[in-house]
Amino acid sequence: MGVPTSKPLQKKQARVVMMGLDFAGKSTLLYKLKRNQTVQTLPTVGFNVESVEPEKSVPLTIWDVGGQDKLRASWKDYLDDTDALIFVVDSADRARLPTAATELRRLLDHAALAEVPFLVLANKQDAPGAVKAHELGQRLRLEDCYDDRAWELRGCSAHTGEGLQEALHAISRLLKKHRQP
Ligand SMILES: Nc1nc2c(ncn2[C@@H]2O[C@H](COP(=O)(O)OP(=O)(O)OP(=O)(O)O)[C@@H](O)[C@H]2O)c(=O)[nH]1
Ligand SMILES: [Mg+2]
Repeated sequence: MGVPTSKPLQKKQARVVMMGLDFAGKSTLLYKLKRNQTVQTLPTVGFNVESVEPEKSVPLTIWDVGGQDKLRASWKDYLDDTDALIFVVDSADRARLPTAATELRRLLDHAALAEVPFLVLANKQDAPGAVKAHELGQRLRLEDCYDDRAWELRGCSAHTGEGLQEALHAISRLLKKHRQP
């Protein structure tokens, strides 16, 4: 009997963590992606996790982690083995855009995310007064701060579903370019 040839370990599932300030719409987004339903949410204490299977892409395990101030200290506990980060922003909450920028910076400073690509979602594009994705990118200074990293920016609405397929395509692209073998 021959010695079994060892194959390179290939992940069958990508681990994606979804973070952002409380009320950004992460859980709403997760369930819109998963079930195509707009569900009533409560603030997440801990996390929700769902598997989502985009067409022509590796299946994603998406971890939606509660974003309240007091919970942000535990974000670091979710970062190991992450393949991509989705950072969700409430585009209608102009007052907290600087806080969102600070929290994104803090997250990306974690060693566990050093090589990890990220997608910024400017959510709630349907809401009155929402900042457009392009402007939100400027407010978060994405191009200035992260020119050495792989990232994309997309506008979306977890309520209407606008932009969600494009968001999945963006994640798939980022994963294809940057996943380790
Ligand atoms: N108008 C509008 N409202 C949204 C959208 N997405 C979420 N919301 C609303 O925003 C509120 C907060 O949504 P959640 O999904 O619970 O927010 P979260 O980011 O999971 O919050 P935490 O669990 O506390 O971190 C809810 O009232 C949602 O219905 C959107 O695209 N448009
Ligand atoms: Mg939530």
